[in-house]
Amino acid sequence: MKRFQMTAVFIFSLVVIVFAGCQKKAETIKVGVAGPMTGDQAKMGTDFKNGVTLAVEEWNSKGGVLGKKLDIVIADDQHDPKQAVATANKLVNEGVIGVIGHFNSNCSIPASDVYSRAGIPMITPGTTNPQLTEKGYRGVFRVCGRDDQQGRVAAEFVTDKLRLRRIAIIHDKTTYGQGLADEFKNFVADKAEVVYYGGIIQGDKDFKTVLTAIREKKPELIYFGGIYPEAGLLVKQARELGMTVPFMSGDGTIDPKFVEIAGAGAAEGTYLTFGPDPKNIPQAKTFIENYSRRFGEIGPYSIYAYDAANILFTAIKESNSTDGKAIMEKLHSSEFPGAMGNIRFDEKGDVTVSPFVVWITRDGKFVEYWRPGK
Ligand code: ABU
Repeated sequence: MKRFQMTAVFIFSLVVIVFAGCQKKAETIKVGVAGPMTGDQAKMGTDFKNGVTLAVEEWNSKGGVLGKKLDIVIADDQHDPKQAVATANKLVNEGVIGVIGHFNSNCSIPASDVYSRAGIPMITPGTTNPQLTEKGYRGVFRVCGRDDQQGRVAAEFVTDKLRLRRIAIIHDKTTYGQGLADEFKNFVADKAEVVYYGGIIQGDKDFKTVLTAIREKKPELIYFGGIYPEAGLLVKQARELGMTVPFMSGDGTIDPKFVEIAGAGAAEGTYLTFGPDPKNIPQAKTFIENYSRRFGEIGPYSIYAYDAANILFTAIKESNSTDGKAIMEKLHSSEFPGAMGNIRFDEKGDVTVSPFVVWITRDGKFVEYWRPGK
Protein backbone atom coordinates (compact mmCIF):
# COMPACT_ATOMS: atom_id res chain seq x y z
CA MET A 1 0.00 0.00 0.00
CA LYS A 2 2.85 2.31 0.96
CA ARG A 3 4.54 1.60 -2.37
CA PHE A 4 1.28 2.38 -4.18
CA GLN A 5 0.98 5.74 -2.38
CA MET A 6 4.58 6.65 -3.22
CA THR A 7 4.04 5.76 -6.89
CA ALA A 8 0.87 7.87 -6.97
CA VAL A 9 2.69 10.83 -5.41
CA PHE A 10 5.55 10.42 -7.91
CA ILE A 11 3.19 10.34 -10.92
CA PHE A 12 1.22 13.33 -9.60
CA SER A 13 4.46 15.32 -9.14
CA LEU A 14 5.56 14.42 -12.65
CA VAL A 15 2.24 15.60 -14.09
CA VAL A 16 2.53 18.87 -12.15
CA ILE A 17 6.08 19.45 -13.39
CA VAL A 18 5.18 18.71 -17.03
CA PHE A 19 2.06 20.87 -16.82
CA ALA A 20 4.02 23.71 -15.25
CA GLY A 21 6.59 23.41 -18.06
CA CYS A 22 3.87 23.64 -20.71
CA GLN A 23 2.31 26.62 -18.96
CA LYS A 24 5.70 28.37 -18.88
CA LYS A 25 6.25 27.77 -22.59
CA ALA A 26 2.83 29.16 -23.46
CA GLU A 27 3.81 32.38 -21.70
CA THR A 28 6.47 33.19 -24.29
CA ILE A 29 6.11 34.42 -27.84
CA LYS A 30 7.98 32.07 -30.16
CA VAL A 31 9.84 33.32 -33.22
CA GLY A 32 11.45 31.07 -35.83
CA VAL A 33 14.92 31.70 -37.23
CA ALA A 34 15.53 29.66 -40.37
CA GLY A 35 18.53 29.23 -42.65
CA PRO A 36 21.56 27.05 -43.27
CA MET A 37 22.78 26.46 -39.71
CA THR A 38 25.08 23.57 -40.63
CA GLY A 39 27.09 22.68 -43.75
CA ASP A 40 29.15 24.83 -46.07
CA GLN A 41 26.85 27.89 -45.83
CA ALA A 42 26.47 27.71 -42.04
CA LYS A 43 28.15 31.09 -41.61
CA MET A 44 25.08 32.79 -43.10
CA GLY A 45 22.74 30.90 -40.74
CA THR A 46 24.94 31.81 -37.79
CA ASP A 47 24.80 35.49 -38.77
CA PHE A 48 20.98 35.27 -38.82
CA LYS A 49 20.87 33.49 -35.46
CA ASN A 50 23.19 36.00 -33.78
CA GLY A 51 21.41 39.04 -35.20
CA VAL A 52 18.00 37.78 -34.04
CA THR A 53 19.40 36.67 -30.66
CA LEU A 54 20.73 40.19 -30.02
CA ALA A 55 17.34 41.71 -30.85
CA VAL A 56 15.51 39.18 -28.63
CA GLU A 57 17.87 39.79 -25.72
CA GLU A 58 17.37 43.56 -26.02
CA TRP A 59 13.56 43.23 -26.10
CA ASN A 60 13.52 40.69 -23.28
CA SER A 61 15.71 42.92 -21.08
CA LYS A 62 12.94 45.52 -21.40
CA GLY A 63 10.17 43.02 -20.56
CA GLY A 64 9.62 41.40 -23.97
CA VAL A 65 6.58 42.26 -26.07
CA LEU A 66 2.90 42.39 -25.05
CA GLY A 67 4.05 41.44 -21.55
CA LYS A 68 5.65 38.17 -22.69
CA LYS A 69 9.26 37.15 -23.20
CA LEU A 70 10.41 36.26 -26.70
CA ASP A 71 11.75 32.80 -27.40
CA ILE A 72 13.76 31.75 -30.47
CA VAL A 73 13.18 28.46 -32.30
CA ILE A 74 16.09 27.64 -34.64
CA ALA A 75 15.43 25.79 -37.91
CA ASP A 76 18.31 24.38 -39.98
CA ASP A 77 17.32 24.05 -43.64
CA GLN A 78 20.87 23.08 -44.74
CA HIS A 79 20.20 25.18 -47.89
CA ASP A 80 18.10 22.27 -49.15
CA PRO A 81 14.60 23.06 -50.48
CA LYS A 82 13.03 19.82 -49.13
CA GLN A 83 14.58 20.41 -45.73
CA ALA A 84 13.32 24.01 -45.86
CA VAL A 85 9.72 22.83 -46.28
CA ALA A 86 10.14 20.26 -43.50
CA THR A 87 11.61 22.87 -41.11
CA ALA A 88 8.90 25.37 -42.07
CA ASN A 89 6.22 22.83 -41.13
CA LYS A 90 8.06 22.12 -37.88
CA LEU A 91 8.15 25.82 -36.99
CA VAL A 92 4.43 26.14 -37.71
CA ASN A 93 3.70 23.11 -35.54
CA GLU A 94 5.80 24.56 -32.73
CA GLY A 95 3.57 27.64 -32.72
CA VAL A 96 5.93 30.39 -33.90
CA ILE A 97 4.13 33.67 -34.61
CA GLY A 98 6.64 34.74 -37.29
CA VAL A 99 9.83 33.65 -39.00
CA ILE A 100 13.09 35.44 -39.73
CA GLY A 101 14.51 33.54 -42.73
CA HIS A 102 15.27 31.71 -44.82
CA PHE A 103 18.52 32.64 -46.64
CA ASN A 104 18.58 30.77 -49.96
CA SER A 105 15.96 31.66 -52.54
CA ASN A 106 15.31 27.99 -53.32
CA CYS A 107 14.45 27.53 -49.62
CA SER A 108 12.55 30.76 -48.92
CA ILE A 109 10.26 30.35 -51.94
CA PRO A 110 8.84 26.87 -51.06
CA ALA A 111 8.88 27.68 -47.32
CA SER A 112 6.79 30.81 -48.02
CA ASP A 113 3.98 28.52 -49.25
CA VAL A 114 3.96 26.80 -45.83
CA TYR A 115 4.01 30.01 -43.78
CA SER A 116 1.36 31.63 -45.97
CA ARG A 117 -0.98 28.65 -45.60
CA ALA A 118 -0.48 28.90 -41.83
CA GLY A 119 -1.05 32.68 -41.80
CA ILE A 120 2.40 33.39 -40.37
CA PRO A 121 4.54 36.33 -41.56
CA MET A 122 8.11 35.72 -42.73
CA ILE A 123 10.81 38.34 -43.16
CA THR A 124 13.95 37.23 -44.92
CA PRO A 125 17.21 39.07 -44.24
CA GLY A 126 18.90 37.80 -47.42
CA THR A 127 16.72 36.16 -50.09
CA THR A 128 16.95 38.27 -53.24
CA ASN A 129 15.28 36.27 -56.03
CA PRO A 130 12.31 38.33 -57.30
CA GLN A 131 9.96 35.31 -57.37
CA LEU A 132 9.72 35.34 -53.57
CA THR A 133 7.61 38.47 -53.44
CA GLU A 134 5.93 37.98 -56.82
CA LYS A 135 3.60 35.25 -55.54
CA GLY A 136 1.16 37.72 -54.06
CA TYR A 137 1.47 36.49 -50.45
CA ARG A 138 0.47 39.16 -47.96
CA GLY A 139 2.85 37.87 -45.26
CA VAL A 140 6.17 37.63 -47.15
CA PHE A 141 8.74 40.40 -46.69
CA ARG A 142 12.44 41.02 -47.24
CA VAL A 143 14.73 43.65 -45.74
CA CYS A 144 17.31 43.20 -48.54
CA GLY A 145 16.93 44.14 -52.21
CA ARG A 146 16.08 42.01 -55.25
CA ASP A 147 18.24 40.43 -57.94
CA ASP A 148 16.69 42.49 -60.72
CA GLN A 149 18.03 45.51 -58.80
CA GLN A 150 21.49 44.13 -58.05
CA GLY A 151 21.87 42.70 -61.58
CA ARG A 152 21.23 46.18 -62.96
CA VAL A 153 23.71 47.83 -60.58
CA ALA A 154 26.41 45.25 -61.41
CA ALA A 155 25.87 45.73 -65.14
CA GLU A 156 26.02 49.53 -64.84
CA PHE A 157 29.28 49.24 -62.91
CA VAL A 158 30.86 46.87 -65.43
CA THR A 159 29.86 48.73 -68.58
CA ASP A 160 29.81 52.38 -67.44
CA LYS A 161 32.40 52.59 -64.68
CA LEU A 162 34.88 49.87 -65.74
CA ARG A 163 33.95 50.23 -69.45
CA LEU A 164 34.42 46.51 -70.13
CA ARG A 165 32.93 44.94 -73.25
CA ARG A 166 33.69 41.18 -73.19
CA ILE A 167 31.98 39.40 -70.32
CA ALA A 168 31.92 35.75 -69.18
CA ILE A 169 29.02 34.70 -66.95
CA ILE A 170 28.89 31.61 -64.72
CA HIS A 171 26.17 30.53 -62.28
CA ASP A 172 25.60 27.68 -59.83
CA LYS A 173 22.30 26.52 -61.41
CA THR A 174 20.33 27.48 -58.28
CA THR A 175 17.27 29.72 -58.20
CA TYR A 176 19.43 32.52 -56.80
CA GLY A 177 22.65 31.98 -58.74
CA GLN A 178 21.13 31.43 -62.18
CA GLY A 179 18.45 34.05 -61.57
CA LEU A 180 21.04 36.69 -60.69
CA ALA A 181 23.30 35.70 -63.60
CA ASP A 182 20.33 36.05 -65.97
CA GLU A 183 19.38 39.47 -64.60
CA PHE A 184 22.99 40.64 -64.98
CA LYS A 185 23.16 39.16 -68.50
CA ASN A 186 19.99 40.97 -69.60
CA PHE A 187 21.31 44.34 -68.45
CA VAL A 188 24.96 43.93 -69.46
CA ALA A 189 24.08 42.68 -72.96
CA ASP A 190 22.86 46.21 -73.84
CA LYS A 191 26.43 47.49 -73.97
CA ALA A 192 28.75 44.46 -73.91
CA GLU A 193 29.20 41.07 -75.54
CA VAL A 194 28.54 37.98 -73.41
CA VAL A 195 31.35 35.73 -74.64
CA TYR A 196 30.60 32.83 -72.29
CA TYR A 197 27.49 31.75 -70.35
CA GLY A 198 27.25 28.48 -68.40
CA GLY A 199 26.59 26.70 -65.14
CA ILE A 200 28.63 24.82 -62.55
CA ILE A 201 27.39 22.39 -59.91
CA GLN A 202 27.06 23.64 -56.34
CA GLY A 203 29.28 21.51 -54.12
CA ASP A 204 31.84 20.70 -56.84
CA LYS A 205 35.44 21.48 -55.96
CA ASP A 206 37.31 21.57 -59.27
CA PHE A 207 36.37 24.29 -61.76
CA LYS A 208 39.53 24.31 -63.87
CA THR A 209 37.85 22.79 -66.94
CA VAL A 210 35.20 25.50 -67.09
CA LEU A 211 37.77 28.21 -66.31
CA THR A 212 40.03 26.96 -69.11
CA ALA A 213 37.07 27.16 -71.53
CA ILE A 214 36.37 30.70 -70.33
CA ARG A 215 40.02 31.69 -70.81
CA GLU A 216 39.76 30.73 -74.49
CA LYS A 217 37.08 33.41 -74.93
CA LYS A 218 39.36 36.18 -73.65
CA PRO A 219 36.82 37.87 -71.38
CA GLU A 220 37.56 41.20 -69.69
CA LEU A 221 35.54 40.18 -66.61
CA ILE A 222 34.07 36.99 -65.12
CA TYR A 223 30.69 37.42 -63.40
CA PHE A 224 29.48 34.69 -61.03
CA GLY A 225 25.96 34.12 -59.71
CA GLY A 226 26.30 31.95 -56.62
CA ILE A 227 27.49 31.62 -53.00
CA TYR A 228 30.90 32.05 -51.36
CA PRO A 229 32.11 28.41 -51.21
CA GLU A 230 32.11 28.09 -55.02
CA ALA A 231 33.04 31.76 -55.60
CA GLY A 232 36.14 31.35 -53.44
CA LEU A 233 37.24 28.24 -55.33
CA LEU A 234 36.57 29.84 -58.73
CA VAL A 235 38.78 32.82 -57.90
CA LYS A 236 41.51 30.67 -56.37
CA GLN A 237 41.62 28.30 -59.34
CA ALA A 238 41.39 31.10 -61.93
CA ARG A 239 44.47 32.73 -60.40
CA GLU A 240 46.24 29.33 -60.28
CA LEU A 241 45.61 29.10 -64.03
CA GLY A 242 47.27 32.49 -64.44
CA MET A 243 43.98 34.29 -65.16
CA THR A 244 44.19 37.86 -63.85
CA VAL A 245 40.82 38.88 -65.32
CA PRO A 246 38.58 40.84 -62.86
CA PHE A 247 35.96 38.79 -61.01
CA MET A 248 32.57 40.03 -59.87
CA SER A 249 29.70 38.39 -58.01
CA GLY A 250 26.60 39.22 -55.95
CA ASP A 251 25.52 39.36 -52.32
CA GLY A 252 25.87 35.59 -51.87
CA THR A 253 29.64 35.90 -51.68
CA ILE A 254 30.13 38.66 -49.12
CA ASP A 255 31.60 36.75 -46.23
CA PRO A 256 35.16 36.45 -44.86
CA LYS A 257 34.93 32.77 -45.83
CA PHE A 258 35.13 33.86 -49.49
CA VAL A 259 38.55 35.43 -48.87
CA GLU A 260 39.62 32.49 -46.71
CA ILE A 261 38.78 29.99 -49.50
CA ALA A 262 40.18 32.08 -52.37
CA GLY A 263 43.21 33.30 -50.42
CA ALA A 264 43.68 37.01 -49.74
CA GLY A 265 46.05 37.45 -52.69
CA ALA A 266 43.67 35.84 -55.19
CA ALA A 267 40.63 37.69 -53.78
CA GLU A 268 42.34 41.09 -54.00
CA GLY A 269 40.43 43.44 -56.31
CA THR A 270 37.34 41.23 -56.74
CA TYR A 271 34.00 43.05 -56.84
CA LEU A 272 30.53 42.23 -55.55
CA THR A 273 27.18 43.92 -55.01
CA PHE A 274 25.61 44.21 -51.56
CA GLY A 275 23.89 46.80 -49.37
CA PRO A 276 25.82 49.82 -48.08
CA ASP A 277 28.51 49.48 -45.40
CA PRO A 278 26.86 49.80 -41.94
CA LYS A 279 30.02 51.56 -40.72
CA ASN A 280 28.89 54.59 -42.73
CA ILE A 281 25.33 54.52 -41.37
CA PRO A 282 24.87 56.57 -38.16
CA GLN A 283 21.88 54.46 -37.00
CA ALA A 284 24.05 51.30 -37.11
CA LYS A 285 26.54 52.55 -34.49
CA THR A 286 24.81 51.06 -31.43
CA PHE A 287 24.18 47.75 -33.21
CA ILE A 288 27.86 47.51 -34.19
CA GLU A 289 28.99 48.14 -30.60
CA ASN A 290 26.50 45.76 -28.99
CA TYR A 291 26.90 42.99 -31.55
CA SER A 292 30.70 43.10 -31.42
CA ARG A 293 30.64 42.94 -27.63
CA ARG A 294 28.23 39.99 -27.66
CA PHE A 295 29.42 37.92 -30.66
CA GLY A 296 32.71 39.35 -31.96
CA GLU A 297 33.13 40.02 -35.68
CA ILE A 298 29.95 41.16 -37.42
CA GLY A 299 28.79 38.93 -40.26
CA PRO A 300 27.44 40.84 -43.27
CA TYR A 301 23.91 39.50 -42.77
CA SER A 302 23.75 39.95 -38.98
CA ILE A 303 22.46 43.49 -39.22
CA TYR A 304 19.75 42.49 -41.72
CA ALA A 305 18.60 39.70 -39.37
CA TYR A 306 18.67 42.15 -36.45
CA ASP A 307 16.55 44.68 -38.35
CA ALA A 308 14.13 41.99 -39.55
CA ALA A 309 13.62 40.79 -35.97
CA ASN A 310 13.14 44.29 -34.58
CA ILE A 311 10.64 45.07 -37.32
CA LEU A 312 8.65 41.92 -36.51
CA PHE A 313 8.63 42.65 -32.76
CA THR A 314 7.64 46.27 -33.36
CA ALA A 315 4.77 45.13 -35.59
CA ILE A 316 3.56 42.76 -32.85
CA LYS A 317 3.74 45.57 -30.30
CA GLU A 318 2.06 48.19 -32.49
CA SER A 319 -0.70 45.87 -33.68
CA ASN A 320 -1.12 44.78 -30.04
CA SER A 321 -1.60 41.26 -31.35
CA THR A 322 0.10 37.98 -32.12
CA ASP A 323 -2.41 37.29 -34.86
CA GLY A 324 -0.60 36.79 -38.18
CA LYS A 325 -3.00 38.90 -40.24
CA ALA A 326 -2.81 41.86 -37.85
CA ILE A 327 1.00 41.71 -37.85
CA MET A 328 1.15 41.52 -41.65
CA GLU A 329 -1.07 44.58 -42.05
CA LYS A 330 1.09 46.50 -39.59
CA LEU A 331 4.20 45.46 -41.53
CA HIS A 332 2.66 46.79 -44.74
CA SER A 333 1.45 50.08 -43.31
CA SER A 334 4.29 51.37 -41.12
CA GLU A 335 7.78 52.72 -41.49
CA PHE A 336 10.30 51.04 -39.19
CA PRO A 337 13.46 52.64 -37.85
CA GLY A 338 16.30 50.13 -38.33
CA ALA A 339 20.04 49.89 -37.80
CA MET A 340 20.38 50.11 -41.60
CA GLY A 341 18.09 53.17 -41.68
CA ASN A 342 14.33 53.50 -41.98
CA ILE A 343 12.59 50.61 -43.72
CA ARG A 344 9.20 50.63 -45.43
CA PHE A 345 7.68 47.73 -47.40
CA ASP A 346 5.73 48.09 -50.64
CA GLU A 347 2.59 46.12 -51.52
CA LYS A 348 4.68 43.08 -52.52
CA GLY A 349 6.73 43.04 -49.31
CA ASP A 350 9.90 44.44 -50.93
CA VAL A 351 11.81 47.37 -49.45
CA THR A 352 10.88 50.65 -51.14
CA VAL A 353 14.51 51.70 -51.73
CA SER A 354 16.95 49.57 -53.76
CA PRO A 355 20.01 49.28 -51.53
CA PHE A 356 22.74 47.92 -53.82
CA VAL A 357 26.26 49.33 -54.07
CA VAL A 358 29.53 47.80 -55.30
CA TRP A 359 32.19 46.53 -52.91
CA ILE A 360 35.81 45.64 -53.61
CA THR A 361 38.14 43.27 -51.71
CA ARG A 362 41.23 45.06 -50.43
CA ASP A 363 43.87 43.46 -48.17
CA GLY A 364 41.49 40.60 -47.44
CA LYS A 365 38.62 42.89 -46.37
CA PHE A 366 35.45 44.01 -48.12
CA VAL A 367 35.31 47.76 -48.74
CA GLU A 368 32.40 49.78 -50.15
CA TYR A 369 33.65 51.10 -53.49
CA TRP A 370 31.02 52.56 -55.84
CA ARG A 371 27.39 53.70 -55.88
CA PRO A 372 25.12 53.63 -58.95
CA GLY A 373 25.01 56.86 -60.93
CA LYS A 374 28.55 57.84 -59.83
N1 ABU B 1 20.90 36.79 -51.80
C1 ABU B 1 22.05 36.04 -51.39
C2 ABU B 1 21.88 34.58 -51.57
C3 ABU B 1 20.67 34.04 -50.96
C4 ABU B 1 19.59 33.84 -51.97
O1 ABU B 1 18.90 34.80 -52.32
O2 ABU B 1 19.44 32.73 -52.46
